[in-house]
Amino acid sequence: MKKIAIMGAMPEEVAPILKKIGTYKTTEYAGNKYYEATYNGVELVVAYSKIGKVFSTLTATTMIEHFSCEVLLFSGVAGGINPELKIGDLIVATKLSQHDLDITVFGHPMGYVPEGSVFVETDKDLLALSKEVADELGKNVIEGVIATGDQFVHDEKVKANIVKHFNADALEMEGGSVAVVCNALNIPFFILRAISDTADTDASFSFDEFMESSAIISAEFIMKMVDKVISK
Ligand code: 4EH
Repeated sequence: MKKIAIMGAMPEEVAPILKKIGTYKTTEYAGNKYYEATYNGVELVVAYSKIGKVFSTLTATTMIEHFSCEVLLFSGVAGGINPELKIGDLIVATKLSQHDLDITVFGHPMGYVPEGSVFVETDKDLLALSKEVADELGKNVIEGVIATGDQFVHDEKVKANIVKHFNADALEMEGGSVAVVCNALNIPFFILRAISDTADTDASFSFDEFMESSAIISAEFIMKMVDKVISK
């Protein structure tokens, strides 16, 4: 069975996962803590990266290259764009982009750099597994585009721009970079987020109120995904 990486960005995003796992070994590496455990006979490595594309790139790479993880699941919260997404709703990324990657002055599309791609696609098998989990839980999970950038978005104009360029359903600050790492290293990955706010002027207040409860909703689904991956 493959060794599984479970990532979040903030401590609150991995706390419910650690609680469920119970006992684990903590290792410090490159300025982060990595929590190693055996869960239902499978090796897990859990970590929160700290916020943003750079820290999440470091953590995803470390989990794969240093801790030898062979599949990566991300759990956390996001700002909703698609009006169907209410606070606490789950979104699974079908593909991810970097909404703040801009060399458009040279004639390239937003989110594109030479030898890269605007979108990175999620592993199809993990998407299929998540459908099974959603059915079993009787949960409505939206599949869509997640846009990632190094800013907490709290502005309708910024949101509209992200929709214009990427047709994104939700936004956050880590998924797009984790996707780039996993794609480059040939590691199947899956990015799940529960909505904490709608990235508008009230976003910071909504985030403070709902991030913890939404992080729990996401973590519970991710642990069902872990059970599913193990049972296959
Ligand atoms: O890891 C960062 C967190 C916000 S920054 C990205 N996460 C939450 C997802 C997210 C998000 N990203 C961009 C939820 N809503 C978002 C939004 N825009 N509107 C943070 C939050 N609290 C303390 C410190 N930093």
